[in-house]
Amino acid sequence: MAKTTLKIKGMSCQHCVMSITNALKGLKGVRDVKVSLEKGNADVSYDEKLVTIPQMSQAVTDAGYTVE
Ligand SMILES: [Cu+2]
Repeated sequence: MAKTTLKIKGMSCQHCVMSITNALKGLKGVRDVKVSLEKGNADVSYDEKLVTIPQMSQAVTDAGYTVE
């Protein structure tokens, strides 16, 4: 199990938080996601054998947000 924090730009409300949470949780290998609107980031616990940080960044980008 690995952990990372993604810096995310473009979140403005709880709907954004839910969209990003669902996008990340939809990836195989992502175990836990905690998105903070205040901090503008997402703490992700994941299995590094199943999913990579670039894949997570892509999922966030596909949901309409920017990963720094
Ligand atoms: Cu929003």
